[in-house]
Amino acid sequence: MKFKSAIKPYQAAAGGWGSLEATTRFVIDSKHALKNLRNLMRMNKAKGFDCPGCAWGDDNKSTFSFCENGAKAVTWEATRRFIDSDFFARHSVSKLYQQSDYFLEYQGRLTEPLSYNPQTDRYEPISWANALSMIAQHIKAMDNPNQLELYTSGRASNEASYLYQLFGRMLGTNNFPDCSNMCHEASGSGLKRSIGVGKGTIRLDDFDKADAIFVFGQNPGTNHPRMLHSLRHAAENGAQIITFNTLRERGLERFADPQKPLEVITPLAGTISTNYYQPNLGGDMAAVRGMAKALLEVHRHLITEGEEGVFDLAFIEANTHGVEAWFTAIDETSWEKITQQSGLSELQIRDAAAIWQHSKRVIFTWAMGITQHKHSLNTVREIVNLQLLGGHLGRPGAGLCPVRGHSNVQGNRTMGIDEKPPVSLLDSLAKHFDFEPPRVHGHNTVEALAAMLRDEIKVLIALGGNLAAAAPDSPRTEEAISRCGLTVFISTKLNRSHLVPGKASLILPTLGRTEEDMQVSGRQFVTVEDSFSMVHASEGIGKPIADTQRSETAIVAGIADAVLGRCKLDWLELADDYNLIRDHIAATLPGFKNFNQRCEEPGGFYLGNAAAELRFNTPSGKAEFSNATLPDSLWQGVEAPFTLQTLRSHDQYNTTIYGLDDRYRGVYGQREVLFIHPDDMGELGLNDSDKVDIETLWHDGITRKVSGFKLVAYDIPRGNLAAYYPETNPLVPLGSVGDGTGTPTSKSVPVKITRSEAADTRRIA
Ligand SMILES: Nc1nc2c(c(=O)[nH]1)N[C@H]1C(S)=C(S)[C@@H](COP(=O)(O)OP(=O)(O)OC[C@H]3O[C@@H](n4cnc5c(=O)[nH]c(N)nc54)[C@H](O)[C@@H]3O)O[C@H]1N2
Ligand SMILES: Nc1nc2c(c(=O)[nH]1)N[C@H]1C(S)=C(S)[C@@H](COP(=O)(O)OP(=O)(O)OC[C@H]3O[C@@H](n4cnc5c(=O)[nH]c(N)nc54)[C@H](O)[C@@H]3O)O[C@H]1N2
Ligand SMILES: [Mo]
Repeated sequence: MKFKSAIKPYQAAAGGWGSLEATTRFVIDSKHALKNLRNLMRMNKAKGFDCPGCAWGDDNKSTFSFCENGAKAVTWEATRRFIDSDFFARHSVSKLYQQSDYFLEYQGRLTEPLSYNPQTDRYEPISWANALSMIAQHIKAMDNPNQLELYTSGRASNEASYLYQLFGRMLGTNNFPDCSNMCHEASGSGLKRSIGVGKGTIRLDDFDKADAIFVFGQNPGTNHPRMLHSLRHAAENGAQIITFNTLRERGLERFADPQKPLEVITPLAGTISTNYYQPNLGGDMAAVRGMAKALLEVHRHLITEGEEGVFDLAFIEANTHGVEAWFTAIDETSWEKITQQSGLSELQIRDAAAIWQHSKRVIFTWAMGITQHKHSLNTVREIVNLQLLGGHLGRPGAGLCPVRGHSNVQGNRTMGIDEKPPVSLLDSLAKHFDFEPPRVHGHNTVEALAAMLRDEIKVLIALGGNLAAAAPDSPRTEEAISRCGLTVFISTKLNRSHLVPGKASLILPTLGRTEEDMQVSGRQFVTVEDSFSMVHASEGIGKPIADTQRSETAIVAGIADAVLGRCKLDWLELADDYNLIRDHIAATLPGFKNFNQRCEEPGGFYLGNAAAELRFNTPSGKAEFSNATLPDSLWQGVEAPFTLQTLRSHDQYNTTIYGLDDRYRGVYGQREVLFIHPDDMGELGLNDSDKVDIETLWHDGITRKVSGFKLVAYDIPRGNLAAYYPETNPLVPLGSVGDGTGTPTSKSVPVKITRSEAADTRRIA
């Protein structure tokens, strides 16, 4: 594959011509173009599979419910390329480790179980039976169940995740680190504390009814392209869209709907954002505090004039607790602090506040720009606070919308993939299955890695994902994984995690979401939950590439059977017929009554959200205002000239790299770039395209550095930088996590930059 390497600004609207062209190019390029197209057309329809891309809901308004990046996700999975044992005979693990993430996944699908042989440094074929008994042997040899870590990535179905958590708990551990720990943990924890439910409160059609939508720290043009359709419809219905994003993102400026051909061919591309604010990285809590301060001033003024204030006092009185303490915190926060920390002017913040004030129905959405900081939990709660002031909860067209990442990450949590499980879940499992689940909390992702580094973990099982590349502080993460006695990776494709094996290691090849899943009782479907708490069926249609691949559900059941036997549960029978798993889910989890029947409902069913009905499962029984102070420093106490955020390009899905272009940001054929304000570049005596080293400033004496990154002048506030993940993961210290969330601070890394001396090297540390 040849790449042209260039930087050129993207002039067109997001989602228009360029998007159509890129979709077709990608589909035609892949080996089975026709099959792929058929897949695409069935995607997200009642009888088809759920898009394995993002967790946005389906609006059923478009002819084809797919977007450019969903198309990439499907064709990437549906490739007919595959890796055979010959490949591993030719390539040692150490040699493969030198290859790029793009190369590894490009080799195609994994088809047979493999076992690592440390003598030859190669993966070799192993039978399923031997692989499962090897896992059982290692787990039975552990001193206690907490020497096992059960990692989950958010593509796993409800059925597979439910069995997985049940297996772990029957064995005796709550060690369920997952991708969510690195992602929306702050949203889950923050919402739970504030309103008693760790999920968003709105439904998809609320977008059509909103007067204003505030989009914080999110790049939907790339990561949730179907959200652009919702924003577009909302804008057509008169909603104002107010964006807070450190970078100028093309997808949030203009958008042409590729499913409306006229718009594609005329320059009538719709404007997305009414107002676009560019706060400092981590500056959103200050910005929201500023909006509240401005509104409080107006409110008090109106009240003294004998007029109605701007807050929904009846709502506050009836449904909330603690507003006075928050008002005190607001009064104690100076405008100077607010403007310095947010990087926005008082005028800008007052303008944004005025839009909120004059909108009857307001939605706030957010993603990683909010959740991957040290003070993310407080930022999420500050966002909730403001919405509570306006009574924007339980009202059509208003509410809170954390936009989830992986397509079933929300469903995983609902199923009990949770290292801090609610007591009600454990009680329910205990009663139904007649066993005593562990009550002590388990490890999140960073805690799991730290435990591995302390040699406390004997076995790691990973249900999907790519822990080695997704987790922070790459050299330490890789070291941690390789210290385990046994690592087991349930995967579709080769990735970096497989190349840092434990002392023993297995790769178990699994079917993807798009593929037909035949079991003893016939063809199976699974279920997933989107960002709007809609649960629906997903049934793969593609023919599996090899009959040696197994479904995730069957693999998990096989492991549980090998380790625990059948005294409590016939695991294999459950894998023969997923309806039986859904019956257990219905019997143990709230909201899933008559689960199997309700799977028939077209478009799925709504799980409900107590907070949206103004029922609050909090200590006070009401929605709780938080009253945190703004952090003293956004650099976590370290004096640094720059803050770096690590983010996604347009051609990647997390650690999966589809290509080397980032079209909307005008970057082509390369990924090792650093976005920087032109004046910052000038001050350092550097120029566009100069190469630099980026080094983390942290207080543990460890050098964290990557080199050879090309500077790209960009519309970004001074002192702020941006570069792609996972190439910059070596810069994020393992110990740098969000307060109360444990999430790596991937969007605020204190760094310095210097002109590169070294030639291009992929990683130094
Ligand atoms: N195609 C594709 N789709 C995906 C993914 C993918 O990799 N590729 N990943 C999936 C997953 S798991 C997730 S979690 C989501 C991620 O979806 P996003 O959260 O959109 O992902 P990021 O690329 O990390 O983008 C963060 C955005 O927030 C902005 N930002 C960063 N820090 C700040 C800040 O402090 N304040 C403000 N106001 N803005 C900030 C950045 O400029 C950027 O626009 O997407 C999901 N969907
Ligand atoms: N620096 C930095 N680090 C980050 C982030 C960041 O913004 N910056 N974002 C964080 C976020 S939001 C997330 S969610 C995590 C993502 O962390 P993960 O979820 O662990 O990573 P992915 O890259 O999504 O996993 C890709 C791998 O999943 C496997 N796979 C794909 N489909 C399937 C399937 O259907 N079944 C199975 N079993 N396996 C499958 C493939 O082998 C593929 O290699 O990364 C986090 N890490
Ligand atoms: Mo994520």
